[in-house]
Amino acid sequence: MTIKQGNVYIADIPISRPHQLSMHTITKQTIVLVKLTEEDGLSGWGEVATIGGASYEEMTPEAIKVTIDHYLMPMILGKKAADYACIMNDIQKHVKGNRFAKAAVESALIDLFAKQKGLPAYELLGGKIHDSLPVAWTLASGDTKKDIEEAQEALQQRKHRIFKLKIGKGDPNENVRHVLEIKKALGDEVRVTVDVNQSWDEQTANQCIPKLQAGGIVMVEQPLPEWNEEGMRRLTASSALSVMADEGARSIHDVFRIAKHHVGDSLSLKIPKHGGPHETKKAAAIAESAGMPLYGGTMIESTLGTAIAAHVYATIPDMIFGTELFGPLLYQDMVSTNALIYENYELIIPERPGFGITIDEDKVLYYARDHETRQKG
Ligand code: MUC
Ligand code: MG
Repeated sequence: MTIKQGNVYIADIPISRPHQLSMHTITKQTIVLVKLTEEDGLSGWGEVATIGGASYEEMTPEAIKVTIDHYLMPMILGKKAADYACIMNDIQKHVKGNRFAKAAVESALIDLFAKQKGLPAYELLGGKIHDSLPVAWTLASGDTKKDIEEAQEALQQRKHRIFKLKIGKGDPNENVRHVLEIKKALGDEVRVTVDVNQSWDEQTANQCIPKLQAGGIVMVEQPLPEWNEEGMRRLTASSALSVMADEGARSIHDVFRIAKHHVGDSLSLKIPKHGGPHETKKAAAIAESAGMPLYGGTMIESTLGTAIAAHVYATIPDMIFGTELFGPLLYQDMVSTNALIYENYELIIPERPGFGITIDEDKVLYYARDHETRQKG
């Protein structure tokens, strides 16, 4: 049974409140969906998300679609999903970089093959170790009081007890005040981390990190620009809290360099950033070999992209910092007919074949950008 058709959709889906990062405030989240259909009509789906067009990541949603349509799809059509490892190996050899595009197609191939076999995708990724994963909520409303209310509600509902605060926008002293006020309001039982998304310089980081640490913050994610590896190395050496590499740690070669030179002492994994499920597992293995604690990161994907990450992370032994697979909880709508289950502060790993998500194609077409058959007015 060979793959006879490939479709790529860019969809903009409304979220429930503005999500403020240092470089961009999200009001609609953009995802790229890949559908691969074989001769018998069975299809596999993949998803990646980016944040803020070109402001977070070099690959824009538009570039991801063009790369898949023009360069990756010709290497997939006519092939069998069972040969997904050979297909991806070929793609690695002939297509440089473009990791988000590779992640989307590898996920769709695995979804298709796992559905053919009637197996959950984690069976093709090394086997499941965890039935559920702890999920952090990201506080990023841009308002201290609202963030505290949001966190208290999540605690009451037993949804989250780890909170990541997006900072780095505006006055750094104000950032520190905001974080410490939230941490104080939430108390000792609650773990609070921060993500600066590359927005500080080394001097600012040197001033702010000790104050955050003294206030009980346990980790700071990518405080410096990704190019400033020397600065990240010095901060890692001088900080008592964990300095996590995120944007700087994309390819497995980045992860190796960062681990070797201590450009951070923990690592945020993300399926699109590393270039797909298998590259993510390699990145995790490099970090594990260097004794670097792991975090199951997100690009704020919808149900499918989050399920893909959940299947991969479920096969990784230790995720000391938990995960931030909260994406679907921020969306106002779904492009799937089934939802992910969150209970007792954790996300349950979906058990149905493939990544366990059934795509609602009418919804995809409704939200798809510039699609011929788009049904919006
Ligand atoms: C990032 O840098 O980690 C994850 C959560 C969130 O709010 O933004 C992302 C990206
Ligand atoms: Mg980050």
